[in-house]
Amino acid sequence: MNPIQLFDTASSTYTYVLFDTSTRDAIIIDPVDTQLERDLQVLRDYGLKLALTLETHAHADHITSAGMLAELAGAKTAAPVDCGISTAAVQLKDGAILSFGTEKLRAMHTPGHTAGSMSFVWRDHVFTGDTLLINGCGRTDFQSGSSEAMYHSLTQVLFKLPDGTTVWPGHDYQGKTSSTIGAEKAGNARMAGKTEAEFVAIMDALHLPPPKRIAEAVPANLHGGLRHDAHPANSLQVQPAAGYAGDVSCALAWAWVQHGEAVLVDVRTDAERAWVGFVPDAETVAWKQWPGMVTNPSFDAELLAAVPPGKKVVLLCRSGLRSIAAAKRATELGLQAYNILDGFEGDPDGNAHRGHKGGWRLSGLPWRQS
Ligand SMILES: N[C@@H](CCC(=O)N[C@@H](CS)C(=O)NCC(=O)O)C(=O)O
Ligand SMILES: [Fe+2]
Repeated sequence: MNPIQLFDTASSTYTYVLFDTSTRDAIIIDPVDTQLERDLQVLRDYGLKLALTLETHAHADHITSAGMLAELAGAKTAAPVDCGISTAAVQLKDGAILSFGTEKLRAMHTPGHTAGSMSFVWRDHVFTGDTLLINGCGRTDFQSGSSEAMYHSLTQVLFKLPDGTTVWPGHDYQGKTSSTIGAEKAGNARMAGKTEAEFVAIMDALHLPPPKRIAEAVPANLHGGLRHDAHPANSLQVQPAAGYAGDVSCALAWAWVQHGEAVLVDVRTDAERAWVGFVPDAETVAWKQWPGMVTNPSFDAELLAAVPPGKKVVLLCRSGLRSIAAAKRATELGLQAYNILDGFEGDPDGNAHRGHKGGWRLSGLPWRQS
């Protein structure tokens, strides 16, 4: 059985979907953000449950959809441990085995294109990312690349696989789709029959222009494709604030909650939550229960009960004002407290300093209508 091979023409990237034909559990390798709808449709068409998203490396030329697939399809994200992809739930070491249904896939550390790059072996197939390309190989001139490491990964790791193994590359720029280990060992113009020194000289002489999107792609891919370089309301950096630990975007707050670093506390009133919508996995500690009330007299006790020692607290209200007051109070109580910019609904006036995106409800993050 072959994997499903999908192509992104803008970046010449191949994405692969593999699945267990009986349980329908699937893995997707190197998904591309702009192809999210296509990939979700493929999963629906084949009746698949996405168990895992998998990266061969932190890409420099396109942005992954791993973070979005985790949200929308319930997948766990996996990435090579040495790629610095901090949001990946599974950090893969050399030799790691990933299961989907009864199928198994093995991770092989194949540095060279980047120091953390991996290839994945499944049955008699190998997904080589940007290590081995068809009649080529990934460039080694940026992002911790190394021609010496590449030569070793090609000749001592990938070329030790059986000759009949099908090679599925991370890119092809000439329309080729697959090859075999035997064919590449015999005929790949970059390294077949070449010494390490000859290979290094070929790589040194390539002088390729940098990928056009490298400046935005790499930082985003280190966070599963969630953008850090946009408006503060979408940023994955903490914004400094006075009187509490900082302001954070909905996306950063949710990433912390998913990774168990922070507790999400919704400080809206019971009536607002019931009327407008609930946030799954949020603790509820109202700052006020009705407009006339100055503060909820049991706020301190309820908050301290909701946040275990050592965890951050991220506070959410409707528009991002009460959560600032609550974050200041939480700080006085000794907690590491952050305000979620834009709140649940966003700033109704769209003031630039308070974000522009419309808050949690419109952020694409999970919420439930009453
Ligand atoms: N023109 C492409 C650059 C593509 C590129 O540099 N691709 C990398 C993989 S991320 C590579 O290793 N290319 C090998 C080659 O072109 O020989 C872009 O701007 O995105
Ligand atoms: Fe790459």
